[in-house]
Amino acid sequence: MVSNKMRTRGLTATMAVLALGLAACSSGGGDEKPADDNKGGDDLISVGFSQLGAESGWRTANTESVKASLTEENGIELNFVDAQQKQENQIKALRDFIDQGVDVIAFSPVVETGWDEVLQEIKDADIPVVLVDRTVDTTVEDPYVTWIGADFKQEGTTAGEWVKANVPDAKIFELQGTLGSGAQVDREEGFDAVVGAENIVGKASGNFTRAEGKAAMEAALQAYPDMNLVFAHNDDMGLGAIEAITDAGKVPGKDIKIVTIDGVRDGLQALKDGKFNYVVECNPVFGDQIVDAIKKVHNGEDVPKETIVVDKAFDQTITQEEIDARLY
Ligand code: GZL
Repeated sequence: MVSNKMRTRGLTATMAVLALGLAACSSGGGDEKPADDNKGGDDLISVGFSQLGAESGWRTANTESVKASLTEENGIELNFVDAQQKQENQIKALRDFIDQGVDVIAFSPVVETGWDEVLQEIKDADIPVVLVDRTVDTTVEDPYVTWIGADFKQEGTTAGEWVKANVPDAKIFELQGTLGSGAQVDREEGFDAVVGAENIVGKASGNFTRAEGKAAMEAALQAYPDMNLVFAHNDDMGLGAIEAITDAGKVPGKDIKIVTIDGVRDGLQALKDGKFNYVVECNPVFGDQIVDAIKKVHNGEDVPKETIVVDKAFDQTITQEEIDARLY
């Protein structure tokens, strides 16, 4: 089986990172209009966008960025469909886009596998795909023209390096995102390789949501009484863990340290308040880059196979001014 598992390697991706990073940093990740903005009218590019859900603060910010950028003013006619984190809903939306004869399909796959049939149908319909955020693992040859998102494995590595340097006696519970999603698979791979499996007392999925993160943490507190650190694959599950730790009569950020990924406002506030200990950013505000990619793909121009959205990381020295200045 020839897998098209997305991997971020090579100079091309690096060069794309630098270009994109400068753009994102200079605009603060904002949604400025793309340089070659379109004048609208009947030459709009019709785009079917299948968003995986509304499960977290990150996803809300990502959807806001997509809707702020994929506008008629920017030359896009957007058909946006939310799948409530169900793959069958995404597959139905993708098939509807084929029936509608859209010019371009963009989607963020809730999990990596299970897309072979519909990706082949899209290919047979000769509709180009711009992959957004999450990654796919498929047997279909050349299933998408370009992918824009974060380097999830690096995010896990960055989180692991902080733990190794700052909590050498860590007994870690790993609160994982949606099992089988590219973000969960790659963050786990990057983190575990750094901290060492022998320092991980247990793992469970909180499906990237606050409520399921709290429930998984409540069970973990019973199962792993010697745990002293939680690595949560996103802020929302980390915020749920705070509730569970507090309900158990322990102090989050002290009795049990918390390391998370995303960098949404609520997460950074928890960091400043001492309840989180380290937060690796995963910037969701890249709608303008998606528009640029769609236009280039539609016009048959060259685009890099991968464009990495540049991330930062934050510790408890973060200031209120920094938090207040952020876009999400
Ligand atoms: C990461 C994104 C993840 C976020 C979660 O790019 O796919 O999904 O980390 C979200 O908050 O649910």
